[in-house]
Amino acid sequence: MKLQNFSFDEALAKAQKEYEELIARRNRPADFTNGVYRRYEYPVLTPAHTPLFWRYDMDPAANPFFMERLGINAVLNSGALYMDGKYYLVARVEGNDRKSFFAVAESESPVDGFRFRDYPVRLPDTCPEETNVYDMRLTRHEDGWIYGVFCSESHDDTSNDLSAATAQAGIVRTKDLENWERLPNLISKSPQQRNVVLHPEFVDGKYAFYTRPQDDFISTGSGGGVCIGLVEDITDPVICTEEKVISPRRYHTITEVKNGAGAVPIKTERGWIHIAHGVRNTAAGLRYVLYVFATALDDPSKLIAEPSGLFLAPHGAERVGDVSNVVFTNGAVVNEDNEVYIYYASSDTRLHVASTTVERLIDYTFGTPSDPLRSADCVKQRCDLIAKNLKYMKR
Ligand code: BGC
Ligand code: BMA
Repeated sequence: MKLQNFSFDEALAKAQKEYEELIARRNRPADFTNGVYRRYEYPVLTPAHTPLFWRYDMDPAANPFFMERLGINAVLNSGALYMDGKYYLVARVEGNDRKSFFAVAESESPVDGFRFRDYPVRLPDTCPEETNVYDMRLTRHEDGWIYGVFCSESHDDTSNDLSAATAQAGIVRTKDLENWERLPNLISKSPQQRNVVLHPEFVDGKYAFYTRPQDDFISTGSGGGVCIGLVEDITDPVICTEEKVISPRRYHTITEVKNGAGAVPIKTERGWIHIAHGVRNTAAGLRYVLYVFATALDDPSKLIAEPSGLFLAPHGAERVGDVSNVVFTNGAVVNEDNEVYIYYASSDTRLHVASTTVERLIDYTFGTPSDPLRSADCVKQRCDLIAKNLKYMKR
């Protein structure tokens, strides 16, 4: 077919050129820093970073107008690993059809150059009722496997409501991020689970999972917060201990409505540092922010530091997207220079990076006061800081 004023070859060449320019674009740290971390100017992954051959039909006879046939709507919440000098992201990729899947992107740099492998992760299809999968946490466990723990979502057929759903924690393991073995879904007392993370070390000789019990699909209800529970046999993953709350939800804080584990905790000399998310409700809907807490090295179920309030909140253009006013993380890495890279998505649409160091993260976690939980006490806390500071200020 001869098309007026349109050349398939030119359109393809233009798209390929733009794609390569995007992957080659260097990222720059943003000017502003609060001393805790630094954002970067560009997102590290967006729908435009997915290969053209995932989206377009490249056969001119079948696709004369060079149209996207299977578009990608969002690239977001990503598990992360730093391994053998390379940075790996297992991103949540959402098609225009609203279904998510996982795909590995890799780079020599933590902040740019991420390129997806040719094929997405072909997850073993072991649960016929499973409709959607998302938010994989990657844990390099001391047993030698890399585990991926993700949300497996199915329709709740006991309800007539078309949106009624059930969330479970799915588990896979791999050695190369290429071949994935699927294990049974995690079994706990809670009817639903989302935001489950596997701890990288054995605890009392058992696998330790951070869980987030919830009464139904959206509401955590009686679920008290981020918990820890132990599993004897990872191939038959049943939580055999009580799910103990380690980071509670609290009234009139950033965790009032929900919270959940985010990145696999970072082991430091002072404790395990967790970068998690907290959710509060507003007239404009749920607001998701990141916050930090730490647990003891000799007892990961013991909370030892809880810096006040949010760590990172949606900022500027991050505020707007498919689910606006959301930042979410499920992956952070530490390299041999003790630099920390936190991968976080904004508004369920694209993936960003913020960097800090282990030293700064420790200082933030253990040097920041906790939330006194009442306005009057917060004013007092701030006045104490002001009074101390005024002694140093020359005006
Ligand atoms: C979406 C998730 C979301 C969850 C709860 C799921 O259907 O895919 O992004 O976190 O619902 O709102
Ligand atoms: C959740 C998560 C994420 C998402 C967030 C905001 O419950 O599991 O997938 O980023 O909601 O929509």
